[in-house]
Amino acid sequence: MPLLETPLRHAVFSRRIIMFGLLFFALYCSLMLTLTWHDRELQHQQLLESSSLTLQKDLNSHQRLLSPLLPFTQTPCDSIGQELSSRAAIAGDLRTLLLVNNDHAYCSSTTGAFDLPVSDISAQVDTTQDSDIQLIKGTSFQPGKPALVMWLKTPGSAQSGVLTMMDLTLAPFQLMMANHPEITGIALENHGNAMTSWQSQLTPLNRLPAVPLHRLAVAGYPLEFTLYGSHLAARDYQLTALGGIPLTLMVMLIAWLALYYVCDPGKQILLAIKRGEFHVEYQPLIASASGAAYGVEALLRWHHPRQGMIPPDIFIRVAEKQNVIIALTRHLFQLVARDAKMLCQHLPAGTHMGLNLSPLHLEDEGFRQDVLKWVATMPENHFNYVFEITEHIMVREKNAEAIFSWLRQNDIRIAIDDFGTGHSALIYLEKYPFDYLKIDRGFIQPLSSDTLTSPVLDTVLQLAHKLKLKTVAEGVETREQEAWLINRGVSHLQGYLYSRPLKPEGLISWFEQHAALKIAS
Ligand code: G
Ligand code: G
Ligand code: MN
Repeated sequence: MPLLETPLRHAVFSRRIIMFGLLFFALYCSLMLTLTWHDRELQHQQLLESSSLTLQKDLNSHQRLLSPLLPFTQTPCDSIGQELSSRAAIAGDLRTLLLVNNDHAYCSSTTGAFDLPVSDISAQVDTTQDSDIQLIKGTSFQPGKPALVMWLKTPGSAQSGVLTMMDLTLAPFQLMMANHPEITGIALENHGNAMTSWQSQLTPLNRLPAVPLHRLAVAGYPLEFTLYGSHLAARDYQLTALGGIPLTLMVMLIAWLALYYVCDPGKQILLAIKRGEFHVEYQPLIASASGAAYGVEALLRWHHPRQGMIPPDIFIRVAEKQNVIIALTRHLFQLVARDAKMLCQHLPAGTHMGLNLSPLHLEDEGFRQDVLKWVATMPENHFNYVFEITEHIMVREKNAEAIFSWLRQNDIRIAIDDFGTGHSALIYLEKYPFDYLKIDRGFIQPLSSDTLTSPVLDTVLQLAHKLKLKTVAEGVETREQEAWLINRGVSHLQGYLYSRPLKPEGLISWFEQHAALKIAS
């Protein structure tokens, strides 16, 4: 996107930056949410693990507390009742501790001696097993409050052992999950029922939500913890968006600055200089009197890697506007000096070397220094230098006279370029000392075999003649134009009729061919 004008640049930038910002925001959010998702997954697993471990430890300690009672399942209630009550008191969360003999509970920590089949207390407990755990709807004292029944069988007996009913609440586990709004519920499942954090009654398993987040068994017990909810909470979405907005704005600003820097036309020209995208082509000039090659005009060319050739009138205008014309002209000096090393071996000594200079450079303080440096890098005493300067310089620069004199003192001739296209102030023609008047091709091109008249050009040439100025006609393309111009006393000619601007190698062979032609004719 080279050399876009400012308003267009802003429009293109804004669109690209907004697209970029939206893309960045979407990427940022999906990345952050994915990371949070994985984080939560891990946290949920850890929560379940620690819940399960806590319950497991709790149940283990109950087992340890109850096991010493197992040898006493034949002992009459009178003698063991006291021990039963004190053990129940130590455990704290035990509702009742019962001794069972032959599938009949006969001694209770709360009511002492009695007799009831175990199936009346909890239909599901299987007293033939070594141990069993069942969730029950409630106990006789607290019928509406679910409890956990634990059965431990006396080894070697048929259906004798210890049965205990303990309080069970999910509150401690809910507390552990208090920081996780994305967890909507926790359940503890056992056989066909579940205790849930959202209902005070037991819930049959088939009435639980279909898809749990995670589940984990309590090792060693027929119990399983289940988590419900989602991986991400509304808060996660809000925080991600809130973090993403300022970050996106910052990234957009950086991108805008970077794009502005890269697409700044002035910077692009400087970058093109650095990357060596400029080269110089040379267009030969002919002396009218002899028809011999007289000199060349150096013309800067920019070959952009993506955009191809960029016309010099565009990049010169931009370079002047963006204040990089001086850097560009210094680069031109370097390129010409580099080419001159080879050219001087093939082009005759005294060949005129014309360079186009911008008035902005002439006005610059470092101009003289730049010129002296350039001359020092050129082959010694080989070329006659001509600086082509547009007529604007005479109008705008108060010191034009001083600049012109200094140039001439340093053996540099001055040509007024594109004469007749700018603000021609004829008064300056007399006032300032210069050597050539380059007549713009706009005057030459209308001359055709049909209309070989041009009163304005006639007058200009007469004026130049009277002022004893040498004249160069630019853009000569036909023999008729050539004949007409020579007839009017134009001293030098330049145009496609003789040659297009050429690269150094082409210029050398053109000079060789032209010299041979001259000798032949
Ligand atoms: O041949 P061309 O299309 O390059 O010329 C277009 C215009 O660009 C001409 O007016 C010519 O003077 C100008 N130009 C070409 N090279 C340079 C240069 O090196 N410096 C300046 N200031 N103008 C140049
Ligand atoms: O303005 P200045 O004289 O620096 O510009 C020279 C310009 O004229 C260059 O762009 C060069 O390519 C172009 N030019 C040179 N000879 C001819 C020609 O015979 N016909 C046309 N159309 N352009 C020419
Ligand atoms: Mn020129």
